[in-house]
Amino acid sequence: MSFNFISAAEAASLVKHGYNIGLSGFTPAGTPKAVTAEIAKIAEEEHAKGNPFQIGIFTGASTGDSCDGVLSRVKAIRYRAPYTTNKDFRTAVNNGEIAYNDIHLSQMAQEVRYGFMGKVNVAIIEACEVTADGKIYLTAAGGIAPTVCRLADQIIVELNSAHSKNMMGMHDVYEPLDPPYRREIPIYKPSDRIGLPYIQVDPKKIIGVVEVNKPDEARSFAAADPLTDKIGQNVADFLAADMKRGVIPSTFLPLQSGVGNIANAVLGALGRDKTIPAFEMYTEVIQDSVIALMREGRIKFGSTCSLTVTNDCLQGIYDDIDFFRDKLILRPSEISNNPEVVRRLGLISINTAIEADIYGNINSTHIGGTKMMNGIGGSGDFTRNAFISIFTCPSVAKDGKISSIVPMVSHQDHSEHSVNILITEQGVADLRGKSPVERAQAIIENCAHPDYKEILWDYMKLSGKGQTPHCVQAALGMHAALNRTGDMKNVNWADFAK
Ligand code: 0RQ
Repeated sequence: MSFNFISAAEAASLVKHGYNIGLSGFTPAGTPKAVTAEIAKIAEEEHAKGNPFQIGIFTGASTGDSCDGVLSRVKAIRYRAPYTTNKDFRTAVNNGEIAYNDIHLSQMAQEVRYGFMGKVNVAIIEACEVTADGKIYLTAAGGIAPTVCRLADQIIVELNSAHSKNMMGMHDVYEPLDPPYRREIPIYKPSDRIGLPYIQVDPKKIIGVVEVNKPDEARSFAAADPLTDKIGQNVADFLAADMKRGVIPSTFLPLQSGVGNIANAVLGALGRDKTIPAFEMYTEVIQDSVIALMREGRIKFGSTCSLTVTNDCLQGIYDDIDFFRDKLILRPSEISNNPEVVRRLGLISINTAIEADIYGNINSTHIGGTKMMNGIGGSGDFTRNAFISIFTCPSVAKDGKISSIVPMVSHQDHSEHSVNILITEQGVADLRGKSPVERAQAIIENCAHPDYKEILWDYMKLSGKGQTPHCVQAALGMHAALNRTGDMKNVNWADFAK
């Protein structure tokens, strides 16, 4: 059969009000860019005529501005899951305009399969190649593409020539069976291949192929600064010491690392520390720093869901594909983030907190307990199951007016039971094997900013006895002081004393 080549606008016109669309991609990498932008135009036109037009979006993780951005601005999103980083989307969610379901990334595909979120009407999939017999070759990410392709009534392919066909063969497409028939996922080392290099679909479901030439809308990273460098160095020093004392095997363990500047700095510091042997990654996002370390031989292999790299870096991979072909593999998010595999491989997970409390509970998602920042992403998939789970954050935010270490987190994503290590630029709190009170001592002493140490010790004095001592009426007192005066340092514990 031959494909129906159509324009992005024609493809968008096939998406109707009330539809749920399933997208390829994970972060802006591998996400469709042309059809979603045209859907936004249709929404705008329909709204101008007084007609309703809103859709549901199912994705792997965040997308680029030509999806979450444009669609949020024209109020075309009714429902969306999971993680996103878009500012306009965030504003709409915090205004109560979008139903946002912030679930663990490993669970996204299976919850769509289980029917928890409704039907997938149309899948929009970015590809570097599609064949007449229905083989779709993905671009820079796995995401939930295999699942939405299988479940959707119709598939639109964005055939994007900005991605090289050299990407063919880099993916390992695998979908587990659902319970009660699920078996083990047979990955025993990061480089194991268990699936196919393409998604096989019924070619009759492909209702249109849209030819585009649009690079990924990758975010660039701020240059490393002394703060992120110090956090990165603290992580590297901690891991080197743990290896030296035999907790981490001398061969080292595969690493997972989140997104952002701290993650880049951590990888940079690990690369420089030559006491740590060349290591592997089993992770959800690979950023520029990982690619640089692969070229230097410091990272031997990377299993990932996405290449969340700058466009120059991506082009470099395509140009040197012979070098990278046996060093990189891209997987769907339910495999890259799979708790079973994370536990088996013994990952060291490194993710970012917005705030941590003195007992090691972590808030990764909410500002002030109520406003969504981005979402939990894959941090929970890895943290709960890692060999060693690490959280990093600067000890203060907003020019020191906010302490990232607080008596009680204003929202909880990761509990004290799952968090092993907390690292700020001030130092490292090793929480393993400790009781709550011992954890509080380690966190306040090693991680809190000097401006807040006494404040936190005073809170401990106020809290009295208990397995997890708290003065419940004062536990969010620092947040209340921030709301009232603009600075957490203005908390006055005497206000709460009985
Ligand atoms: O505010 O944007 O106004 O400058 O939060 O903080 O320090 O710029 O850090 O961009 O790395 O984001 C946790 C959100 C950190 C991210 C989070 C303010 C701060 C700033 C952003 P501005 P930074 P980053 C990977 C796995 C999800 C969990 C995860 C994230 C803004 O890393 O989304 O790791 N993680 N998932 O000033 C109020 C505090 C604050 C605060 C920071 N305590 N109170 N504001 N800020 N701490 C993702 C995937 O799975 C794909």
